[in-house]
Amino acid sequence: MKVGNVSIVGRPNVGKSTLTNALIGLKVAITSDKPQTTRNNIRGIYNDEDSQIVFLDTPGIHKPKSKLGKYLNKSSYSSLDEADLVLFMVNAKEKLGTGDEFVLEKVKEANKPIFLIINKVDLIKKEDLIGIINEYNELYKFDEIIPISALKEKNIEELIKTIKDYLPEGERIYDEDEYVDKPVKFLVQELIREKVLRKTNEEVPHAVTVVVENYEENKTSVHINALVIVERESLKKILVGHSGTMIKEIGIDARKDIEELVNKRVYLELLVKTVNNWRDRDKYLTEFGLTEEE
Ligand SMILES: Nc1nc2c(ncn2[C@@H]2O[C@H](COP(=O)(O)OP(=O)(O)OP(=O)(O)O)[C@@H](O)[C@H]2O)c(=O)[nH]1
Ligand SMILES: [Mg+2]
Repeated sequence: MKVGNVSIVGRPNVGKSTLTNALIGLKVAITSDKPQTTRNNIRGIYNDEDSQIVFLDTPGIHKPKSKLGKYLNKSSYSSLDEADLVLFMVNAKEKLGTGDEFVLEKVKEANKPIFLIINKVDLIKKEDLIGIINEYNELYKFDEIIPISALKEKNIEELIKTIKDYLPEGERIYDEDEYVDKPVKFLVQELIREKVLRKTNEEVPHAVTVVVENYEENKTSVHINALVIVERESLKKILVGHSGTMIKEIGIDARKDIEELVNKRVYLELLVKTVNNWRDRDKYLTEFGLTEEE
């Protein structure tokens, strides 16, 4: 049996979380077209008859402008220590840039096998792929180069098959029915945050945090009260929307996903607050470094 940890790293927005979900076959990580969607390393556990692979979805590595940015990068770097293999992911649609090179330098330091994963090949012409591969080939001698489309689930099985060749023999660590290392409450918070990111524009920065304050479950339903916490009054206005329409839509979308997750009827109540009038303000600020720094 092949068992091991595979870390997925790359710049923000290249599709790491989309790939994680495609690999596991369930939604374990939230995705959006906004950079820095992922904030914590998330382990998605893949099982089949002859392997157990723990995929680590990580925050996008970028040039940090805030404490939050540094915290996100640190989280990604830490994933490299425990990895048996690293998937260095890039976007086929974007030219190789200093951002990718920066990530690669970090990955190289870990001294693990590195696969170059060229994602979003559904967005390019087939004949352009070879040029892209050549360009990356000059940069580093990757152990494997695998073009995929995480969104269209192209070449995912091939990727899993190749990964297995690089993993050590071992015994399963997680139960076979376990597919993510996070509690339901965390997943619920993330699903709500995903809807916030998807519904709003650039003006709503990533200084949005969701906290489930109350989670009551009975045989057929779940009642959830959650806070959506933002940094400024102006952001709160945007999130609440005209006579509460925005937050209502966010709630409706989130509820659908949560119902799928828990397989029960969900009653979801959302409350938008600014960080200043939230009692756990200090804990929040330290944890997410949300004060402007530079
Ligand atoms: N066309 C296309 N879009 C993709 C593909 N994979 C991901 N995307 C889109 O790219 C955007 C970013 O995807 P994510 O999976 O959230 O990216 P990420 O690398 O996890 O981003 P961070 O968590 O911010 O670092 C989303 O809008 C996805 O739908 C793909 O193969 N093809
Ligand atoms: Mg992500």
